[in-house]
Amino acid sequence: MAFEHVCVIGLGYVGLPTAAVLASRGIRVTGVDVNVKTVDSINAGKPHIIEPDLDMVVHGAVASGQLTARITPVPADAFIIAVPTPFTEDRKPDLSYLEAATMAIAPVLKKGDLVVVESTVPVGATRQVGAWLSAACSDLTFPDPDAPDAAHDICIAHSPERVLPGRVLLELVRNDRVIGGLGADCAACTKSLYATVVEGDMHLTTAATAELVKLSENAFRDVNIAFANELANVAEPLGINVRDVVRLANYHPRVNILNPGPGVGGHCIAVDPWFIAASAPDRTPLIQTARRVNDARPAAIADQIAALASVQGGGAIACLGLSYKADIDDLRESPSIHVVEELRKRVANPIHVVEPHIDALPPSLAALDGIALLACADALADAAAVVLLTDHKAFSGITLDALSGKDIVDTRGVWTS
Ligand code: SAJ
Repeated sequence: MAFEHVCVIGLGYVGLPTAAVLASRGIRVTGVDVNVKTVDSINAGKPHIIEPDLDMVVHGAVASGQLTARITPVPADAFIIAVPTPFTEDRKPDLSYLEAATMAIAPVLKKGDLVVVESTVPVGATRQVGAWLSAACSDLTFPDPDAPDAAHDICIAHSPERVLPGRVLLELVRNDRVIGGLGADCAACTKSLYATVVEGDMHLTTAATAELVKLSENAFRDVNIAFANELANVAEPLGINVRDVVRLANYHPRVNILNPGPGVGGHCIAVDPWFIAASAPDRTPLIQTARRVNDARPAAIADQIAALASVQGGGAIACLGLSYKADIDDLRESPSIHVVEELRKRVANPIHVVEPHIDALPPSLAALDGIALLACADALADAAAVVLLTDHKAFSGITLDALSGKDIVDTRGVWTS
């Protein structure tokens, strides 16, 4: 099937790179986002997010006229939905953005179109997209996963994104994809769209299986990191360097423990395991415990900092890095922010935060007393204790010599591995 015009709904960390790369392959792409500033910035050829090489690809796609952005969908051959799927306060999936995106495309859908859900979703959500569309478009027929061979006017599939922030453009092209269809032909139809971009293998299955595959990938990583963090909780009071333990254990050919750290952040690994738990609350003790172990790490790190002699003596604390991992500007669910919040609960010392990717403290820290955002040199100059929270390249020039005389807590193993 030939796709001449694709509409990408949601121009965030996944949608914008996807739209720009499709456009760079000669497909006409309309990017849709509810945020007017985002739309204006993209139409000016400037991405609103920091991701290696994205500015170049977006600029080229907009300049060539292949990519335009707007706030409402237009008729197209295929619609890719890449909107956030956060969780509610009681850790249940919040599908309101997915529903709004689905309802936004309903008025422009026509026979022969393809609808792809790229957002990470709980099991059953792609079927729900079909049900929402079916209720909204009485003149069209939609695939039924209980009768996958039945005829339908619209194809619907789940093709979960797997890209790692910081390597998005590379992984978008190179990674294998798992594509799950609601009807028998939906996955193959979706594969033909992604074939314009993806060099990895594409594995076809049902929508529900693809949904659980994606959630399993992130839950697997979360459980492995929780194991590493639990080892850190054991090793640190024993005076053992946990990174030595992990490094040496990983010489075993069948052991591959991930790295302990200040906790797990971001909008994916810290959230998606709860989607599995929400589907089976009584059958997921491991997944739920892993989440709790990782969520408890910021408080454990804050305890370590509060116990330092220099901190008990009232000295200033420099906290380096707020984003959830290195060299990106994403603060969502960041454990580094939680460490600072927890620290403020324990001690009254001045806290000097350094984060090169922002120019103002996030609201949860701005609301607290005695926390300031400083340039790195200024924060280090009068710090009695230095805490490395996010291992940005910008901090790689700081040597142990430069920190001599100061207490150090290195949550990422940069100075102390
Ligand atoms: N982290 C550790 N120790 C480690 C690895 C990571 O503490 O050994 C922490 C990071 O510092 C960060 C968090 O875990 O706070 C998550 O970072 P990440 O790099 O593991 O993953 P994400 O959330 O940036 O991206 C993940 C990826 N999933 C997997 O690797 C299975 C990515 O491929 C997905 O596309 C993405 O989630 C997503 O959007 O679902």
